[in-house]
Amino acid sequence: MNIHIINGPNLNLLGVRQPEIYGHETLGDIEKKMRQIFEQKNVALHFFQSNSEGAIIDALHAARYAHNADAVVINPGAYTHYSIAIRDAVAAIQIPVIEVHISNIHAREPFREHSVVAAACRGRIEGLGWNGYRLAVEYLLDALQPNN
Ligand code: CA2
Repeated sequence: MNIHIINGPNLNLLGVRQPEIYGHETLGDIEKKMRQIFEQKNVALHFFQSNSEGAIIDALHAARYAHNADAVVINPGAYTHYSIAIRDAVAAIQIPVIEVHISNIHAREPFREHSVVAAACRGRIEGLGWNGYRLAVEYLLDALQPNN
C-alpha cells in the first residue's frame, strides 16, 4: 500500500504557534509518529507539504500518475475553504482521498465551516488533532483490503 499525505499552507509552522488550536507537535513530529505507528503495517507513507496551491495540485497528480499511490490524505489548510482547483484535482485523480483537519473547523470562525474540497473526498476527519492523520491511514488500510 502506498499512501501520500499532503499538507497545505502554514502547516509547516505547526508546533511553533497556536498550540491551543493545533497542538504541540511539529509536522516533523507527526511524520515521525506516523512512521513509527505504521512501520510494521506494510504501507509506504510519502509526506509532502507546500504553501503553494499549484504545488499541491502537482503533488495530487503525481501521487496518482507518477507514484501510483493507492490513496491520499490531505489537509489543504486554508485552501480548503476556497480552492476549486484543489477540489478538481482531488476529483480528477480517482483514488480515495481523505480530508483531515487538525482543528474542529465547525467550532471556529464561520468562514472555516465550509470546505469546497470535501464533496470530492471519500470522507473527512476533523478536530482530533494529529490523530486525524493516523485514523485516516487506518481507515484506508482497512477499506483498501482486497476483500472489502
Ligand atoms: O485545522 C486544520 O487542520 C486547518 O486545515 C489548518 C489551517 C486552517 O486555515 C484551516 O481552516 C484548518 C491553517 C494551518 C495554520 O497552521 C498554523 C500552525 C501554527 C501557527 C500558525 C498557523
